[in-house]
Amino acid sequence: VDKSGSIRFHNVTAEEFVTRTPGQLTTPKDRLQTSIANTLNVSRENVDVFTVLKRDNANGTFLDVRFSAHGSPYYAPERLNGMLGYRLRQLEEDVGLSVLMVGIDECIEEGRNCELSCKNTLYKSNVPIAVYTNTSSFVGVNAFVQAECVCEAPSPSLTCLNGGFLVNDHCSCPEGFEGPHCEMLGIGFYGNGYALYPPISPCNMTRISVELSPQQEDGLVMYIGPLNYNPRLPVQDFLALELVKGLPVLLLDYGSGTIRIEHRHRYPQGKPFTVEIVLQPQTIEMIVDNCKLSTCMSLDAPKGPNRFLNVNAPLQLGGAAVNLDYLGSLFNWTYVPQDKGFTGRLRNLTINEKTYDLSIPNRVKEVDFGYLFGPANVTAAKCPPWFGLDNFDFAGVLNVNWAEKGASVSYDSVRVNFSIITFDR
Ligand SMILES: [Ca+2]
Repeated sequence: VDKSGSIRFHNVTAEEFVTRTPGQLTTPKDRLQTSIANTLNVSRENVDVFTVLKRDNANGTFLDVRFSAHGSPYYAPERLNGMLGYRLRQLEEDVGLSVLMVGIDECIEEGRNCELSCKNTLYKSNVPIAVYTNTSSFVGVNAFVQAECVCEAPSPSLTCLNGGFLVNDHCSCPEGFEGPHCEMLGIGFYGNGYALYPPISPCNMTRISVELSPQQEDGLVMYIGPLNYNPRLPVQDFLALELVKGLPVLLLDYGSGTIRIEHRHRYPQGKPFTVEIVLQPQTIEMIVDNCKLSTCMSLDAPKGPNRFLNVNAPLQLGGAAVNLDYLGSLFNWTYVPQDKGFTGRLRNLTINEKTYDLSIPNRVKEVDFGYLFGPANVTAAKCPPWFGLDNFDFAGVLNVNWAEKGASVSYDSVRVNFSIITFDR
């Protein structure tokens, strides 16, 4: 259940969901299972739909469905939801039902469940849920998400990632993993790629910080916003950080209009600089290099009555995996982020004190991890050019010592391309 994805359907009962659709040989549940299997490129037997639960809230009655899928390890929830959310239309067509959201998010509508900070918490009951009809029955796990009006806090326990281990209250990490918990801190982009990471929750105050070493003057650094337009849930919130003629520009929409904050101060070429974004209900700040002078601090107030960034989609670095011009026209954004990706390196992304581990994106295109690893003493083992993602634990692969500085890896949702990588497991 902890590694489950979730979908909220609209206009369907639990009974209809597990019963054969009139005129068809299959139930919506069967078709969902097949659709998930096709999207993830796994066999149908590896997909388990284990919760079918009717939910009532102020907006109406919905059907919440939870599922898991596995290749060799189980897929992380962000990955399941991200990949299905990306192909929402296909999913709706396959199942024959309309979807309210992929990745059930009780915090997406500002002020609905919480006045200020909001966090989704998953509850599980030991009592199973059952759906009976004349022709079928379904017994599953009773699990549901509820909004908790607090800010998502980093886990207090000190866990070392990526093969690191604990020594006297701090992590001893393998080479290339420099974060406090052995996070991989950097990632490189060539201007046409992106890397997707888990979403962020709305907080009373959100502080985002990232270090940039650009190699070109223009490009989208970060996009936190919708993957697609859903007329049943028209939440237009987004944040975009971009470089325009070498200057950082922040676009932000809390849900009632886009603001654009632009820095006018030019930075010495070729030197890394840090951009810090502080989101609060009444103010939005962008600070460069922690400098307190008015030339490197920009401040604005949000447009309209909305006060929070509500996004139920992955955080995207280095570029966007979606067509922003198209989304911008549907959502009526006043300013639309550029479609050109970032060229250069990003380092040390932190959001509300949490350091992001950039080594495990949910989905990437044309990125460069290898640049960040020093030359390693390894006996190289060559991989075949294409691997099915099922064949190995991807996080494990990234823990290898890279044989060459400058080696890069790119993969899309189902395939890994190791054609220019050599590694040793
Ligand atoms: Ca909002």
